[in-house]
Amino acid sequence: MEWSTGDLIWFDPGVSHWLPGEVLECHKGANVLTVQAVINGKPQTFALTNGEGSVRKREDLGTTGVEDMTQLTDLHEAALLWNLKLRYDRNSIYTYAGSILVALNPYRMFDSSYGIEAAQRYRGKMIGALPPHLFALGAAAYAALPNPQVVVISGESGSGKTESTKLVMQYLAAVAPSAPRGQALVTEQILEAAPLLEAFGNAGTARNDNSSRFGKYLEVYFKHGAIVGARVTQYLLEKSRIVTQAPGERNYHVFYELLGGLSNNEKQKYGLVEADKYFYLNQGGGDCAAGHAGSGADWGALSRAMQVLGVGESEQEGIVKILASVLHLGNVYFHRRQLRHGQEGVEVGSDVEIKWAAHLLQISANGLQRALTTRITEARSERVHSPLSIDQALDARDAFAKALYSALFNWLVTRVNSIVQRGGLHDAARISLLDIFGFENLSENSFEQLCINFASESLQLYFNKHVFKLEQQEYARERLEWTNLTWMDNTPVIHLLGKKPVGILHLLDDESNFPKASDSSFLEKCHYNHALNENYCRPRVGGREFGIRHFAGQVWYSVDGFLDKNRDALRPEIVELLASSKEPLVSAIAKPLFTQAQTRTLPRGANGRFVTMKPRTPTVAARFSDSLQQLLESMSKCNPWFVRCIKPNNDKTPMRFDMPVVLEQLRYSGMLDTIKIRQSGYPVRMKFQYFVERYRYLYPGKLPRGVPYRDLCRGILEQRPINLTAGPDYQLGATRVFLREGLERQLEIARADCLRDSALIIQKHMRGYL
Ligand code: AOV
Ligand code: MG
Repeated sequence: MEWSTGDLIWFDPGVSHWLPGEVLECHKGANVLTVQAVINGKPQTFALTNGEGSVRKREDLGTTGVEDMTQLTDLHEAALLWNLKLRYDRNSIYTYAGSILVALNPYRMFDSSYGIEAAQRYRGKMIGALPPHLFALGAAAYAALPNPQVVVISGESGSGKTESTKLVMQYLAAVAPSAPRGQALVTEQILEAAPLLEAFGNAGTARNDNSSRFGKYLEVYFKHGAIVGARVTQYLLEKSRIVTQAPGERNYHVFYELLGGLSNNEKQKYGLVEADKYFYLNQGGGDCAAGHAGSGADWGALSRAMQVLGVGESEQEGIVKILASVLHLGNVYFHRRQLRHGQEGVEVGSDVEIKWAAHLLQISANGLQRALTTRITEARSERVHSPLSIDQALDARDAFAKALYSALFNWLVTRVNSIVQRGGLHDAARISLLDIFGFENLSENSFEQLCINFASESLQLYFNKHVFKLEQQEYARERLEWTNLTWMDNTPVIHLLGKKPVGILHLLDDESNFPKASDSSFLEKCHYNHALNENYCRPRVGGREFGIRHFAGQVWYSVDGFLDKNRDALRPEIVELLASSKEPLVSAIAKPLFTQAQTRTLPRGANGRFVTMKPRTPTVAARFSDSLQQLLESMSKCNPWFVRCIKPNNDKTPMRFDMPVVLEQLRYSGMLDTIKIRQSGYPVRMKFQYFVERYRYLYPGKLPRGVPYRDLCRGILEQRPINLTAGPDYQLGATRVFLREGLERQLEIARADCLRDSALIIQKHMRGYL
């Protein structure tokens, strides 16, 4: 490429991202360019060797950048990155890629941009009519009812998915007209469900002080535009966090809020002390303060939210008892004990905590102690208690605590649904909001991360399918002139993880149902089946891990504990103990646990003997894969709106745009290809007749009669100047007309102008008669 003085360029001076510069001089013979760039407000000069692909022409983005990245003429990642940076530096955190919204986390509240006034401003407006905003997507989804809509919010951990979900929900609540009498409360209840579920399902992690440790699919139902109900589906609450946390991380918020909110008297009633005294709360060494970034909720607010959701005082007390007993259980410890016949067993170190837990749960203290130190085996139809080792006893204690807490969480979700999911919703229109856990690559990754990242992969596949695959198939079917674009297809990784019969999650499932299997035998099977897969990595000799090349980066998973976590076995004696509780809430939450426990024990045959064949029962991974599948099926029936959340830096610092951090996310989310297809493709499509009826006002004079709709459509479109920079901005397909988003916007504006003008004319006319 020939350069001349004054040319605007992007160049990479070896900092792994592009800088905007200007050519000062070009030394043609020596093939060297002298360029200037302004870095931190100071002009700096660089001498570059031309021709290494590290210099390219730059379009001037001005000082404000563009609101919609499909308007960029020079499509290059440097332009995307700088456009986002220019806008972010001016507090514009939202930018479009066509109708896809890119949202950069500000790590700071902009109250004015989210109030009722802002919501009203976006009401009824098309995307693009006002500055980019989540509310604009909310408005577009709302306007597209009664066809089912889904807002799909993706991004890595801490990028802003949960906050965005709440904002869209708040928008819908603000603009939807009040529901008919008797239903007005439901909107408030749906809004209150968010902080309630966050208190029990979110926690402080290294990435995010308010990290969602469960996935959430919220379907909001509408009738005549008003919100009439909702349904929450939750996915895979992270159970390990209840009993153990990595350094710097915390347990679920609710524990800290509880201990910060109870008076000393109340604490005494439950035998509670300060948060730092509990093993289940102090392993992360992190802070034990009640509040947390993100919601600033406290026990009082939580208690009010529960009230709004119909959780009465006695149930709230039941909840406190369960939470307190989890904390007590965590402080139970064991000593080794010599038994007769040289056998070794355990005894509890001090029975104070056992007594408290049993008292709060209204179960037998002896029964609890026995359940934590012995195991029941059945021999010749007799129950025999055999002793546990110390490790087994600690496992039993943790399993008990996990079962209690997760059963409580499930009960809460069911409870919320019983309140917000009013009857008669089958014929209601719906907007669904998807907020799952974001992609994670921690210093140590386990089974939980594998599930979380499998969910992220599945969502990326859904995005690719909609934005690239279905789109181009449609062009082919409608016989448009089109050269196919390629994209980063992550199907191979989805297959590696989830395809039958040897996908890693299936191997895990098989091993979990095989009594003699171990984490090592699982790892060997993974190596054996996938060693040659280019997305699979083997560790160096002896390493107990495997690596996966995910769309968002390579992650090493350490296999220790995989099988146990996946089996999630619960001993029947523990469930029986809980079910025997005299505390109504405890026996209620125990009921669904029976299936989990019974499926893991051997059933008896008609003759009272054990049946030797073990029934294959769904493990955690199997259930999770199934529920993901159902989720994707439900979403595939909806018209999607995509929000891509981006994390601006890795330190949660407000308004700091770290270029390599953002660039990496732009790359792996496929943003450049997305913008290309949105720019040169035709994302908007309408049946000819619909188009003609909607835009007939733009045709000068009367529409001719007896002409096919396809020709009328062309007639109307030919009234408008055609944008030829990237090919025509519409094409007539076989059955429908295909438009670029920009053209649709122009047409809508022109239509609104025409309608306004004709309304004025009619008004004038009428006045003449009066
Ligand atoms: P996530 O949902 O994407 O992570 P969050 O929505 O919890 O991320 O956002 C993380 C934090 O960023 C929040 O607690 C806020 O402090 C801040 N934040 C995000 N969006 C905004 C916004 N629009 N305005 C102001 N602050 C914001 V995870 O759940 O970890 O994947 O599993
Ligand atoms: Mg979240």
